[in-house]
Amino acid sequence: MVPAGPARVADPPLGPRRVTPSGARSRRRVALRQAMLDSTGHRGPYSSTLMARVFSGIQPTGDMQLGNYLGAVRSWVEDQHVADCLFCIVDLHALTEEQGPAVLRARTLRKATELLACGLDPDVCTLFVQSHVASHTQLAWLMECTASFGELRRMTQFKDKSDGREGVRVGLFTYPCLMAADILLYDTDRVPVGDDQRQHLELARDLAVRWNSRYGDTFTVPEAVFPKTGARVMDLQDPTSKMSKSRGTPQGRIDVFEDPAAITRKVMRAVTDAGADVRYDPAAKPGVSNLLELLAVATGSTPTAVAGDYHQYGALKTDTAAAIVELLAPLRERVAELDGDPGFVHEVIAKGAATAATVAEAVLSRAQRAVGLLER
Ligand code: AQP
Repeated sequence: MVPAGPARVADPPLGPRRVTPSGARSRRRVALRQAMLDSTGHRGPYSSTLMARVFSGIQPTGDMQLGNYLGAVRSWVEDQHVADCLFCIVDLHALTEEQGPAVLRARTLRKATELLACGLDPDVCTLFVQSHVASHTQLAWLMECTASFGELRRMTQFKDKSDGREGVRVGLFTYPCLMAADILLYDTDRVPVGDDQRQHLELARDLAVRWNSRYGDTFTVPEAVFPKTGARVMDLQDPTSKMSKSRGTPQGRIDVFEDPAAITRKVMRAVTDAGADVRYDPAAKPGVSNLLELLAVATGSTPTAVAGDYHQYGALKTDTAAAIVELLAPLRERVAELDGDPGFVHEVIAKGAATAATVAEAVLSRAQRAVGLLER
């Protein structure tokens, strides 16, 4: 018999936002937000159909690479205009491996700068740093007491990153619980992520379902959303491994804010496959298929469609490099402007933390009551 859970508490509102004079889209979205708030300022009963809650995060473990952008951040920029979005720089996740204090601090601020340069608009979404909202670690413990050892042991990212080492940090083993907490704290409907996060999202869903059946309806069960193209961008030098901020070689990775000449050089030197034919076949031709995916996503096409235009690797590489450079050019311009204004970036994340904390604290206390922790 499942014990009856507490009555589900309505979400607190996300705070009012500044609307820029030029932000017509922002104004429409704020109006939509107002329409979905009930008279007490809480999300109304139709909130999930009117405006879904979206949450996702990125680690400050290095410069943003093309896979982060195409697999996740690009969707965030679109989502912020149609959903109620919170995006988080997950600095606590970064501690699962040694970063160095000064490096971590600098990279955390840099990640916020990069995300704003990619197009996140603090007028319409909430951008914050995970460690600034204490509820994340508090709910993480409750998630650790919900997940099983066997479940965490099956996580392929742990197997890959730990590589069987005894000295690996316990946090690397348990961080999927922190990630589940990150998501569940915001009654998240959708989590836009790259394909490498599929298993962690499944765990978050399993934990929400298990908790709800044990303690009553407490958490929204989130849905993972993956882009149709670019969900797993592969390393240019090792197209059987995913492109990564901190793994692989610099030659295999395209940094989003890297200069165009370097991007072109890397694409031109990308590893291709045996045989000269250009076709989309990730299993048999991983190198060429990766380039086709990149070209397709940068030009708004599909890998199979663009493959039809090429008979030689050289031309495919030239066009892929040019398309990526063009796609990233406006981001490079914006990051240069934002680099000159760290005060603004600090202000954005401070406001973001305040907004996020309001939502997170309410959900955390709902969970604490549900599991039987005595109220203060
Ligand atoms: N190669 C990729 N292709 C598509 N999406 C990707 N993502 C990461 N790599 C690719 C997506 O980017 C978002 C942020 O990732 P993260 O910072 O949380 O950590 P990660 O998945 O471990 O990415 P990295 O770049 O490889 O970081 P490190 O080097 O620190 O491990 C996520 O949505 C992820 O799916």
